[in-house]
Amino acid sequence: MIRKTKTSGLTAEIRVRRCYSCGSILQDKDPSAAGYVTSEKFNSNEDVLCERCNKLRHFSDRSTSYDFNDDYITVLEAAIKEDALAVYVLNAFCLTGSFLHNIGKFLPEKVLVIVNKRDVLPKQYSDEYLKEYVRKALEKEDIHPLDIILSASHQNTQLNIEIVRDAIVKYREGKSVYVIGAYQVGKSTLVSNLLKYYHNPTNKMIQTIPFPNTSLAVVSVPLDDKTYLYDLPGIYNSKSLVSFVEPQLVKYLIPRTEIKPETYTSKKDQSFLLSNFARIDITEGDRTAFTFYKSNDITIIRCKTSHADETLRDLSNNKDQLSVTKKIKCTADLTEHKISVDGTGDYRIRIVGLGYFDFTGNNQQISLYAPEPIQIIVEKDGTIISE
Ligand SMILES: Nc1nc2c(ncn2[C@@H]2O[C@H](COP(=O)(O)OP(=O)(O)OP(=O)(O)O)[C@@H](O)[C@H]2O)c(=O)[nH]1
Ligand SMILES: [Mg+2]
Repeated sequence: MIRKTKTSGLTAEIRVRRCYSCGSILQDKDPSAAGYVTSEKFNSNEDVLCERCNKLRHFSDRSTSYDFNDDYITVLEAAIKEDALAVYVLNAFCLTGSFLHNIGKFLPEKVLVIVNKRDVLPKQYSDEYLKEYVRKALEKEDIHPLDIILSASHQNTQLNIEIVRDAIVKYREGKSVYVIGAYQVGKSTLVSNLLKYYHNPTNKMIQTIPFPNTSLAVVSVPLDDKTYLYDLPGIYNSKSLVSFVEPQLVKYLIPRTEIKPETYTSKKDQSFLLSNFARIDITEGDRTAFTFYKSNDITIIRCKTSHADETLRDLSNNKDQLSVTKKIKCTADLTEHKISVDGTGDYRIRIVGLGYFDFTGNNQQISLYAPEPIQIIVEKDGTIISE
């Protein structure tokens, strides 16, 4: 767009480039100001969208499947428009189950990540490893958090709540705060813990409201006359066992107290059943120690592979067992994943929503059976080798 300006009697020609959606004057200096584009785009001759509009435009891209619906997108769209802070809460024990697939492009620029429920992991577990794992996983979705804070917001164990509060105050820069995350990661508990430090500066009430233009009920905490903290309902991760089982079983799957790892040795032709949620057969390999990390409510049964299907059927039909799903009657109701251990190394296999198990590789062959939608992740020496 060419704008003509009269200066000191001369007609100067000033070339102004605008975002073709919102009309902001484009600039490549300040990412937080209106009209920002990368230098490359700024110097190109093409019509471009500013970064903010570019993000909004992606909302109409439905080429992949999302775990969240249009209502959630409407909320995040509002967050982007307000330049708000998103507080993205994860569950420390079930990180992979608490990632919201494909959410990256819908998030506002400012994202603070809280890895909650740190108390359910053994104390000796490395916090740095946890943060690094989260950082790497989020990078894949182009999410670059302002900070990653570990927390526990359980009534008996509280960790870093003040640090979370200070980070929110610092990073929100006077704007609203949207607390988002997967189902049951502890968002509302965290928010109610933060309320301990809260003095309502307005005459508005904390209340549950339908978020404008959506059917979502959100808890809305007035921060000042213009801004709010919103606690959003949790999103189901379709690849997590938590979304697959009957709702009354979720309390058994998600650990509430510190998990106690269980170690068993096993060899070729032996199997493990993790309640009736998953079956693990060792089809090749020398004696190996397997350490399981899962909710203390999930029973592990070790048996001969030749008896595994029968044992699974008995378990599924046992009315006294609380943590069994009615959706699985026998191995045929599960999908097989073949895991070939090529050589040696430290292996970790994650069954998303259920937990994980570790062992030292020594050319074992493993058949892992789990419900069809559930994601299985194989890591070797801390790096994901299949997912
Ligand atoms: N051990 C432990 N339990 C927690 C923690 N935070 C929350 N919980 C428990 O986790 C369960 C879910 O907590 P909520 O705060 O309702 O989780 P949410 O993310 O708001 O859940 P939705 O809104 O349903 O998605 C409750 O039983 C909490 O007591 C924590 O840090 N540690
Ligand atoms: Mg909640």
